[in-house]
Amino acid sequence: MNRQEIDALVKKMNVDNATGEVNTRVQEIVVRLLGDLFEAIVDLNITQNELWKGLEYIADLGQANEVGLLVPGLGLEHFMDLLEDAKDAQAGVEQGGTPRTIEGPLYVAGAPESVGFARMDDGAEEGIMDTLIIEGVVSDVDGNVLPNAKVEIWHANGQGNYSFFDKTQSEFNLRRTIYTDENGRYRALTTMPVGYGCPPDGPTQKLLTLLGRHGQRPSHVHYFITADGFRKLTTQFNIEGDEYLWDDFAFATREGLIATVADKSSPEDLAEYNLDKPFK
Ligand code: MBD
Ligand code: FE
Repeated sequence: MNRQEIDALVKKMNVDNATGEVNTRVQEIVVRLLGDLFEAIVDLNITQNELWKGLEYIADLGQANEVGLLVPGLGLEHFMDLLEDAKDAQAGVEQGGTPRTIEGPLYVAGAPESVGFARMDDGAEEGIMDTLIIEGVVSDVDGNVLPNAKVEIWHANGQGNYSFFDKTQSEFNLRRTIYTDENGRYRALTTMPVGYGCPPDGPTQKLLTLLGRHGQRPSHVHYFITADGFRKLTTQFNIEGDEYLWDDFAFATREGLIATVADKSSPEDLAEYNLDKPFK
């Protein structure tokens, strides 16, 4: 069957067959994706058995709540960022701001709010994980600072796990919303995160393994930055020195998003890391 015959068949079943009210956008997308799928089935000689294995996999993925994990793992979320960058460049959007990168599946709304400063950890890893101090300023691309910008920060603990998804952590541990002060600055006192790894027995890792891939992320901290009159920025910083820095299973590491440890050792406090990561 060639593409024309496939398209005619898909149209007959899913377009000509409509009797109720049609959402034309949904129809357009579904018809296109079905045509592409049918064509792939022909081109790759996908068997009945393989088709049902694939569908069973999708069901497993949903059951394990890992749809949002496979999407970055396959590079789809990063692809959407690159597409957005290309659209910006084409539209002549002013360049030079902090790059966007993926949200990932582990944001939780409703974190505690404060102005200027927050301690993010609940103390559970005191004496276990290094202290991390994050300091930054929110400004526009011309360098004008933005007071009262909303900075939402979330990151993993020393096991690479995120509160809410990891029920052993307290509510909103390592998740805070900090509004910038009158100088556009914010500060967070927290613990050093460790990179996330996909659940080893889950469906995402199962597919990654079939692709010969690991499911590890480097140590990172997530951001949403929102300010009146500006587009929301979704980004992260990665911590320099992590073995997975440029080998992230989710492809989120980008030039301009690598945080350098500014102050690693004072004589009495070897464990204090000071990161200065300005966000524009
Ligand atoms: C994460 O912490 C993450 O940021 C992404 C993108 C996927 C899985 C876990
Ligand atoms: Fe993450």
